[in-house]
Amino acid sequence: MSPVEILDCLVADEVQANLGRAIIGREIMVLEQIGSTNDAVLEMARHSEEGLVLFAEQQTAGRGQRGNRWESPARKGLWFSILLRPKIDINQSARLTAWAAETVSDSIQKEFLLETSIKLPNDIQINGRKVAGVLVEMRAQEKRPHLAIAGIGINVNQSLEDFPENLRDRAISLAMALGRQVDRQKFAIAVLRNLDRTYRESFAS
Ligand code: BT5
Repeated sequence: MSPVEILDCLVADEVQANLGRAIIGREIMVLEQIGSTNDAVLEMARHSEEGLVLFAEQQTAGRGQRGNRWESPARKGLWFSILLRPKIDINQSARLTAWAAETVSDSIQKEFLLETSIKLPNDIQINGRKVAGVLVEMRAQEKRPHLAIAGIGINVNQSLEDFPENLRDRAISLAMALGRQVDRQKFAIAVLRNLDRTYRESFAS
C-alpha cells in the first residue's frame, strides 16, 4: 500500500471512538475485501450483538435487489452492513429500507449541502443519478425480535471513469457532485451517528 492509500483507509477503532454509547456501531469491523458485507454479517449474526457494523474496503460480489450487482471498488466508497434486531414484524422490512434511505439522504444533505432525492424504494440520488443504495434483508427468528441486516452502499470518491460504462449516465459519487475528494472516515462517523439516532427513535425499545 502506498502512503496515500494508508491515509485513506477506514480505521475501525477511530470510527468507534467517535460514536460513544451507541447501538449502531457498538462493534465496528473493517475488512479489506469480501464478497458481500450483507452475507458476512448474516454469518456472524448468531454470535454478535445488535449494532455490529461491518465495512469492507472492497466487495467482489456486492449485491442489490433481486440479484443485481452493486459495484464496490476498493477505497472509493462506504460499503457496509449493520446487524439489527428491530421491534418489527417480519413483513415490515420496507420500514427499515425507508429509514436507512432517508437517514443516508439527510446525512448527505447536512454534511455536504448537496440536494438529494429518494427514488423509492431504496435509491438515493443527486441530479437524478444514483449515489447510494440500500439492501435490507430479514431472517425470521423463533423468538422475536427477528434479525435484519441493513446493507448500505454510498459512492464517495469515484471519478466517472471508475464506473463501468453502462452506469456512467446513471451513477454519481459525492466527489463528482462536489468537485473534490471526501474524507470517508469522517463521513462514515457522521452517517453512523445519524443512523443510530434515527434507529433509536423508530425501532429500539
Ligand atoms: C441497491 O440495489 O441499490 C442496493 C445496493 C446495496 C449495496 C450495499 S453495499 C453493502 C451491502 N453489501 C451488499 O452486498 N449490498 C449492500 P438495486 O436497487 O437493485 O440497484 C442495483 C443497480 O444499481 C444495479 O443493477 C446497477 O444498475 C446500479 N448500480 C450498481 N452499482 C452501482 C453503484 N456503485 N452506484 C450506482 N449505481 C449502481
